[in-house]
Amino acid sequence: MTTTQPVLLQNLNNAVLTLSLNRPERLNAANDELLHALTNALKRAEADAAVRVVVITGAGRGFCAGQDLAEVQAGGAQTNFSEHLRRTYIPLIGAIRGLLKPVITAVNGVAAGAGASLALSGDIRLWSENASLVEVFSNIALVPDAGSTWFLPRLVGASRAFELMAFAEKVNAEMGLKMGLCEQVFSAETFAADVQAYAERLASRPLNALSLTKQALNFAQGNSLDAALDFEAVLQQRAGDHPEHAEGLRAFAEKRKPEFGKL
Ligand code: LHQ
Repeated sequence: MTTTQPVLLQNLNNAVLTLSLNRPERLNAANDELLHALTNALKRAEADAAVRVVVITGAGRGFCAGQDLAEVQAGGAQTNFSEHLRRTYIPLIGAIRGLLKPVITAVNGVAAGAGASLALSGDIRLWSENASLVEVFSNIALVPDAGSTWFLPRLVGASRAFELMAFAEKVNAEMGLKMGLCEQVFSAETFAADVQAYAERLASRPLNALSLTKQALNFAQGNSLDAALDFEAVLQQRAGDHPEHAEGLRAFAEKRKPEFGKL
């Protein structure tokens, strides 16, 4: 598809970098250009000290409808799915989970297929009341990819995950909140402002400590309690050695709010 609009919009506001998927006429279905732009923007965000929180959202009425099927069809039988996943979605999900800053997925509308995986991959998931999630893969006789088989059963259990995947059942915002697929649901009218306010509140928290917390949670998912306890001890030393900790202690003694944003 040719377009004069960038496929990814980027906006930095009060330490919050918002990355908006911008193919609204296809519900932000992902093509190579979009996936690479998003992965590269996340890598740049890692190195940019002005960024404390990243928000991933969608332009228009959709969040992300997964892989652009028009492009898959254009590829015909020649499309190598494994190679495609290794080149695009796997680095993207790795960049989100590995980013040493909090990532919020702000799900403004439908999240389908690999778009559902993207919606689930955030550290915090905020949904609009218009959001929905559908593990749509079985409708086209494919396997959930881009991390859905890892994220979803951890949130809802393996049987419920299988049921959602087998029937491609659409989960609306009310159900999503009950099932733990998102942390908050905001009104559709005020969604962008509510997400920005939430993200700014998160950006005021101690970034080094949150970064270490993300690493600890990532590690704990795949390791024993003994290993997690030991990793916590390693990370606690790094947190304690950071100026944020001294500021937290000072603020406590002085009975004021800590100012982590300046460190
Ligand atoms: C789309 C898409 C789309 C293109 C809506 N592509 N145009 C797979 C293969 C290979 C390697 C790597 O990984 C993957 C992973 C995957 O993600 S597989 C799953 C791919 N995604 C889907 O199968 C979702 C297909 N879309 C839908 O089921 C529906 O569109 C949903 C449920 C997302 C939304 O339904 P509605 O709200 O009723 O919207 P709509 O169907 O009317 O769509 C609006 C437009 O967006 C429409 O275009 P048009 O020109 O008719 O207005 C759709 O064709 C287009 N669109 N998804 N994935």
